[in-house]
Amino acid sequence: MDYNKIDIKTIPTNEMGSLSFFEGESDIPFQIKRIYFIHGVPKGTQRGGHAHKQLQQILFCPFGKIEILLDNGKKKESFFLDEPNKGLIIGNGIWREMIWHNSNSVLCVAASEYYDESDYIRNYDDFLKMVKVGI
Ligand code: T46
Repeated sequence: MDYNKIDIKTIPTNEMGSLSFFEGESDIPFQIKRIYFIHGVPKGTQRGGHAHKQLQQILFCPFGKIEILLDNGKKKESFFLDEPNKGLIIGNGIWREMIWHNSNSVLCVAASEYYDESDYIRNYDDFLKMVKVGI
């Protein structure tokens, strides 16, 4: 499955806190064209339920605990984003769902492309059909 877990570089913690960062085309394998973040979400909420034809993204959670379920049509895996320095890079062609385990957890995303609704596959049966022929 096309994903990669990374430790986001973090300037060592001290009494003044920590600073974490990553750079496009070096720490992550694509140029960043868009940043978005999802916030104000109640505990137990499930979002996502789609795949992307081209988009690559890195997901990270600077505050809270969010479960990320990935599915390439053949295999399913799940990860917790529950530390500010954990990042999950997701390639194209992977169905994802996100579950908020703590209220107000913040999901941040840096994406390889501008927003384009035509890049989404929002129907699971269509996704499985596309996996068979190659997304
Ligand atoms: C993804 C997961 C992790 C925009 O207008 N611009 C944007 O950049 C985005 C990301 C969304 N939107 C609109 C599209 C919908 O009308 O915002 C609305 C909510 O989007 P959606 O239901 O797709 O949100 P999630 O949380 O299910 O999925 C989002 C991303 O859309 C998706 O690419 O991988 O976060």
